[in-house]
Amino acid sequence: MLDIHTAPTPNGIKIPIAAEELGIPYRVIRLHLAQGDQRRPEYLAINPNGRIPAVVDHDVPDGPVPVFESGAILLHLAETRGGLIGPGIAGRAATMGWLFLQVGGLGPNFGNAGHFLSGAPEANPHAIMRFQGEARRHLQVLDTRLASQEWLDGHGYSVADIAHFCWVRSASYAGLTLDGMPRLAEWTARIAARPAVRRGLAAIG
Ligand SMILES: N[C@@H](CCC(=O)N[C@@H](CS)C(=O)NCC(=O)O)C(=O)O
Repeated sequence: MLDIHTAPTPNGIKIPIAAEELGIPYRVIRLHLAQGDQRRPEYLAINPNGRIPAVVDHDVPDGPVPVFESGAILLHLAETRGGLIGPGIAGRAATMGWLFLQVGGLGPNFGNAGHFLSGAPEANPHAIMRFQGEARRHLQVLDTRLASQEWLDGHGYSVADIAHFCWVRSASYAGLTLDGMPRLAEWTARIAARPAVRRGLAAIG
């Protein structure tokens, strides 16, 4: 059993989707972020950073194993269950590159763009220009990649696709659209139609 501590946010939906894709038995422990569940001592024991998602994996030899940070969780699941990751050294490296681009690049820029757009956007025009510009640039990197590859890592559908999908489907959060990015729009629709993705999204509400 995989305990998934999460909430229905772009980072939070990644893990139920990956669990569904890999056929991992799991249960969702829903945190209410507005009520501060992510800062309670029992949750900080699993994720000292006080953010969702985090998991406790009961189905591994040295378990139960806690894992936090969505990218680390995705890699942990891919490697322990043997799926959603490119083959061999080159395939693994390709998946990691595209995965880390999401957690270190697209995600934070989307998050910061959304943050400064909410509230009083006129107070922070430079921050919005910077973060929204970087968010748009990352979308364009993905669109360009998908002109020559069916999936981001160039090998197959992977945790890198799942990580990016969970943010790209919410481009409006950063005040952006996929207009003019037809490959990215098609890839987003293709992933959204996968039965496992639908089940993962439904599981978290
Ligand atoms: N780098 C972290 C980011 C996690 C993150 O920022 N999660 C947000 C939801 S998408 C959160 O927990 N927000 C609650 C808060 O800021 O207190 C990851 O990829 O897991």
